[in-house]
Amino acid sequence: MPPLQASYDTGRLADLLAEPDVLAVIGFGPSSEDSKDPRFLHIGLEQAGSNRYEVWRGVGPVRSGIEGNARWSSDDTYLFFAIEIDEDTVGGIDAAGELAYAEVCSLLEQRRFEDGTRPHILRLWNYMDAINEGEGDDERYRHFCSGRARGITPATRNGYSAATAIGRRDGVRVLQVYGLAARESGIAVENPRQVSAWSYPRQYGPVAPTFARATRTPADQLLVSGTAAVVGHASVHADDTFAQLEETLLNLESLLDAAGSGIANRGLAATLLKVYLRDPAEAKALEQHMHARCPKLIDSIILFGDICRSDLRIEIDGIQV
Ligand code: 3EB
Repeated sequence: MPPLQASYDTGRLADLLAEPDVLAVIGFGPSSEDSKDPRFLHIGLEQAGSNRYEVWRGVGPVRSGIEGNARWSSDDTYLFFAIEIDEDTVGGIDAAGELAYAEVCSLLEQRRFEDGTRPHILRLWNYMDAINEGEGDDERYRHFCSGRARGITPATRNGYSAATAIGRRDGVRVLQVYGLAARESGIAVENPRQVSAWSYPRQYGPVAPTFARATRTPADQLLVSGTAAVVGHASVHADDTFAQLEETLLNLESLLDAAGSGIANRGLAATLLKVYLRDPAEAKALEQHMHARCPKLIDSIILFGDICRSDLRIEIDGIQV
């Protein structure tokens, strides 16, 4: 299977979408251009520095469509999809999580590649407004976890895929879920330094988050979940962003090691990273730390957002290229 080509690109949105191999373009922040093309998704997270698009390229030609709350695009190997649910129309973030995941599952059950092959989910991203709002079990992230777990249908519940869940600060109460599927299934990878998220103890909420630490794709790319300074199940180095960064990088290296020697040998440097940072004032220092710690890193962007535990200040996800 050919690898998914992912990169951060500058340029005009219309020019990117005119390329025949482009499967998806993700734009960030208020300065992103907009498009009705089903391959485009706008995420309202502000980006540090100049605005770049995340671009996924497959092998053209690419088909695409819009059905209800969902849009999708696919070539012969990969399927991109995005689902947006207005919380107000369903009664809140819990119900939006349930509906979004019911729709993800139904899209995966119904869509076929051109030769009739079924898609297998590899990776999911979840973005919502004000993820930390609400006390204790009333936190919006915990309500999202409850709804998400209910929305996943039995047919799709055979192991979890890698995921990210991050809070926007745009005040737009729309849950955005997008993902990547492929014609062959991936393998879930867990991190020996971390308790699997689905086994988190009760203190983190009534329903544990349903995701794997990473997915190894059939093309031997590691799709890395949102990774933070969680050791065992506990958040560590509360209030120290750069100690959390170092712990997160240790977690990422441990995860790559656990994924097998091919992945580990290409290493973190070959992984396109998205760094989610709570405090925009720390962006410059973060860039310097990242450069000192990963001088050969292929590329990264910094997005300002809220991490799903209020004591976490930084989270990193990635696509090995
Ligand atoms: C953690 O390690 C950090 O709920 O889908 C990371 C990735 C986190 C995905 C999710 C949550 C999710 O628990 C939080």
